[in-house]
Amino acid sequence: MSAPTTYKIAAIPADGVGAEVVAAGRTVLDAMAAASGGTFAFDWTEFPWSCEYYTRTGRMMAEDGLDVLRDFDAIYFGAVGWPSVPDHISLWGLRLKICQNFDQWANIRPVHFHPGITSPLRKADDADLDWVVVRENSEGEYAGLGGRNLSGRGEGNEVALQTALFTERGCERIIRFAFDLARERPRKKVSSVTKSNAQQFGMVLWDETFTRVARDYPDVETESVLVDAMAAKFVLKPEDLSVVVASNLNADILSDLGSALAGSLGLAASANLNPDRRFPSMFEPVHGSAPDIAGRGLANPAGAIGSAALMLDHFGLQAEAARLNAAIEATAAAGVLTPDVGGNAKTDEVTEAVLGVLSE
Ligand code: GGG
Repeated sequence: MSAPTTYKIAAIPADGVGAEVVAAGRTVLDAMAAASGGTFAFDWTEFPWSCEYYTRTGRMMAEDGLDVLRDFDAIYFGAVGWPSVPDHISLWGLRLKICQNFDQWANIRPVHFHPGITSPLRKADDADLDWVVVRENSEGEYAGLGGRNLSGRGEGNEVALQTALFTERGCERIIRFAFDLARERPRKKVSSVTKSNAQQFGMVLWDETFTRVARDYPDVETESVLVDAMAAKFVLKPEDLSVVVASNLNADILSDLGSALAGSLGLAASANLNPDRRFPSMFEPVHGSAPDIAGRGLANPAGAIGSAALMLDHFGLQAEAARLNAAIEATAAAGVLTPDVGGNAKTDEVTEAVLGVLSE
């Protein structure tokens, strides 16, 4: 028998419930590898980078952290943020630092109904929810450009600038990514979201790029929607959406709205992809560190386990990814649910139930 393909994975649980859900995802992935008949295996290295690490060292990650991570096949991330450290320091010091330095320009956030989970939208049997939010993940409102204390006018009169960066290349690559994804889905439609009536430079460039790229995909339905109207459409006409592509901030907000409409942020998986594969991609649940429930075994592991499925897909293990997603669904359908989705199961019980379905 030939040696298994071994994927080197960097695990960064980071803060709060990150540790609990990353442990759940690792357990499931290791079980799948063990059952793969020697086809694939995972070689894990865990890094302690977090707000606690910041408190000890003054840094969110080791000085050579990016160099170390470069050699991994993927990064499996938990959640960043803790009340003792300002959020912009923890986010920029770890998660955004990795996304930007590894050119993970496409953030994929699938949103769909789960059987057995009540959604605020599930009023009618025909109301359907099956989208992928495609988030531009390298520039836009999160370009990190701007400054403070610009006026020199003294206390109480501070002026700050936060500049959004839109490059034609950045817009084009994420929009093409969205169109290519739409072609693989049952509903071949891309909805582009901006606020170009009010933001007349970068977002008009985005709109124009969308119109130009759309000409290369005549088989894909399109629409351009302002972000406020899209927020309403998420609630009022969910069945009319398939792939939603938006800038960094707009897609961040819309994907949280989408996950909440599906039942809970705890369900939402995501992949921060470097589609060129020059750097490792990073897989993480959409949710944050949830300090209110951290350490109590209450976190919903579905988002993290779903992110593990996205990682399998990234490695070309499509059948295993589909099997894992089906196991998450079957677990929900069987009523093994954490409190955020109306149940009373613990994180470990949901994980055990997923393992049980996988072993059937
Ligand atoms: N697992 C996702 C996470 O840790 N999110 C924390 C956060 O604040 N993220 C902001 C963002 O996604 O840009």
